Amino acid sequence: GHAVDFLRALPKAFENRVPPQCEHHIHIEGSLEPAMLFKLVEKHGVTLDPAMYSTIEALEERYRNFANLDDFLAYFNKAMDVLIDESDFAALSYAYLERVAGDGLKHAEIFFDPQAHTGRGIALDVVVNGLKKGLKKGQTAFGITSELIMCFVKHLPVSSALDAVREMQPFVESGDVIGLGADSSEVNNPPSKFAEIYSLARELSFPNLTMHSGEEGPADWVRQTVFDLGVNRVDHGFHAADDLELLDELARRDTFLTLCPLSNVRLQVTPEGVHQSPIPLLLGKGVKFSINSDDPAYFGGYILDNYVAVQAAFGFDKATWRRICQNGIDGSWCSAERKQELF
Ligand code: ES4
Ligand code: ZN
Repeated sequence: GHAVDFLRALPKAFENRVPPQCEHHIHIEGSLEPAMLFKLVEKHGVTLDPAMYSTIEALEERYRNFANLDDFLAYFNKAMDVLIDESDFAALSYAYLERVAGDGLKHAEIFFDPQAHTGRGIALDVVVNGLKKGLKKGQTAFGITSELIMCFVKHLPVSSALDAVREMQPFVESGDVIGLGADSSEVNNPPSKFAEIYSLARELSFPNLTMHSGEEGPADWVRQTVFDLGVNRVDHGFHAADDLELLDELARRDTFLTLCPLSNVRLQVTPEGVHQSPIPLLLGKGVKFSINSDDPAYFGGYILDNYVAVQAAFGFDKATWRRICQNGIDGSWCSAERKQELF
């Protein structure tokens, strides 16, 4: 309705650039649509738990009723079993770019969970080379630039994450992977537990560091992420908004939050709706952020759906949208030349 009309009218204010320009928080495994999942079940003849997977419709209904992050992660981690050969990973990353090309996206920074694949016997080469193939094909077809960021998973031992970081080093050296993040279960996993992993990534010259923090965990864990681990991009960072002094500090440090409004609704962070998001507070405090889809196949929308939901909730003016989009470009991990093109 009104919000999408407003956003469609924005290109004039943006000199024909349609927001969204950039996405910084998308798990490629979270773009695995039920239709592709069932197609790959057939292709590989794999068996999935029939209590979890019956029909596309039943699965989509289940995705509308996640109780919390861990309830979602059970589905997210199970569905991946259908990603087996290089062409599966290539099809997945290409399908994502094809879908967001229609939303006007120009640049994507994409997470993947290597441990989730190597842990079930898929070679790391198959994962990275497959994803890269799909992304290259998508760049040629749609002009969207993209980068890969590995995430270690917080639910496995630190020793497993250290191995995953070491194993990724050749792909970091080749430029195929540009950074380290951390995702999966946050309960009982304070950031301080992972200090050694970030130290190793620095030793191995990972160019960029981020971490999922403050999605379900408290403001103090966002504080640990930024102050103790020295990480200046925070994925979600939602609960930082519970601590006004912390927000002042994040603004002072130019810490960048990658917010995911529809994800927060589906995972009961903002159960009433996107209007419970702290976006207006962050704007008021001068904390920089971008708006992202997180796991679009699970949370009811891709990047533009998230923009539209934010506009429906808050009705921002053109100057505010311009500021949000410019901050998103500034906060991107792409070359200065590419940023110039995005402006
Ligand atoms: C995730 Cl929404 C979210 N939070 C933490 N870890 C994740 N992995 C995939 N999606
Ligand atoms: Zn995420």
